[in-house]
Amino acid sequence: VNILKKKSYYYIINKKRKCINMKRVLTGLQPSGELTLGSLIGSISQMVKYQEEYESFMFVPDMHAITVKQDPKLLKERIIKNVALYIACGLDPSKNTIYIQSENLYHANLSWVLECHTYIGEASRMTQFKDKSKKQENVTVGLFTYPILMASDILLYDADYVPVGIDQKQHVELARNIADRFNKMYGDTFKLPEPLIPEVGAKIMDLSDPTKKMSKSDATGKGVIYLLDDEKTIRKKIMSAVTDSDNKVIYDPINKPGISNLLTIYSSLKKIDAKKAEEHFKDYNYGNLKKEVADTVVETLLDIQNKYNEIINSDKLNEILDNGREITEKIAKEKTYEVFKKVGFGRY
Ligand code: AQP
Repeated sequence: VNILKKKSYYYIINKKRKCINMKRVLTGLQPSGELTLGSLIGSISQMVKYQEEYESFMFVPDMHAITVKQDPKLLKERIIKNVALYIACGLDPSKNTIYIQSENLYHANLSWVLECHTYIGEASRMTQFKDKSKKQENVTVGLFTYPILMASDILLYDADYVPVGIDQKQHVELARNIADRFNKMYGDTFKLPEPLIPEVGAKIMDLSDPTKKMSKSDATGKGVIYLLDDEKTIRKKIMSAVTDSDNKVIYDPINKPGISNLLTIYSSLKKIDAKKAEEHFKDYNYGNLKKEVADTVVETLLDIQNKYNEIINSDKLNEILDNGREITEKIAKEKTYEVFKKVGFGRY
């Protein structure tokens, strides 16, 4: 953290990276619950890798979080916690522009224009909406239009790449379609983004039901490892992971989802491929496999938690976020004005 001496430092670094024409990568994790091992493997770790080769934008999509009911006090706390966790997981503020979505009013403004260029039919095909709406009683319009706000988040910044888990690929494709339609109607305006899907860890599954994704807003949290879980809880959840009865460690996500999920978690954290992990565990029984996976997860998360505890109490977080707001406001304003002008609004 000691490289973060002055606000202007981030600004210069970001400008430099932009000047050398790096491709831009952008992503965010909605603060709809505490960040999970799935968030780490499927998203944050990918960004940690990409920050070395791309100009990186990482934000907290707090406006997305209220598509389902939130406690305002908890939401506010979680936003700051998540920024601290991003950094604790390895995101370097000198290589990333880190910002909070709601602090930049252009996201919602552009989203409205994009909604008016999205067809009900294509929005209705979003499988995440179908899945999430089934789990709720009073489904909001916001949950339905969520992917269009996500398109705005991406298109505002001309992102080249959007790292996502497999379940969000469809949303990036929607953003591409909207951008392409807009460009054809009004002339070149938006870059067409591409999803970046990790080879391993694109979908970490719930430990108590390995047929469903590990999600931060899961009702019970029994099969979910949260990044700030203590060691005892982590071990307990992994040792109780649902597997099968044949006691053979084989990577086969269709027929052995529980064992395959444990192998995916292990291989992602160890940065090896799943087949190599399978080979490593070939003579293990399930109990020993779980124990070694638990050791690996504990080691990773305790290290993150130590860094998190340092960062959450530092006064640098506000500085990092002010800097992110300053940079992104300029870019977003320019793009929104261009769009407003093209569609014939006011006196733009
Ligand atoms: N379990 C997961 N495995 C792999 N990737 C995952 N991602 C989330 N969970 C997993 C990826 O993280 C990115 C940010 O997603 P998000 O947090 O904004 O929204 P989400 O996909 O809806 O994640 P959750 O945890 O399931 O949140 P809730 O419970 O609020 O809906 C995405 O690229 C996602 O794929």
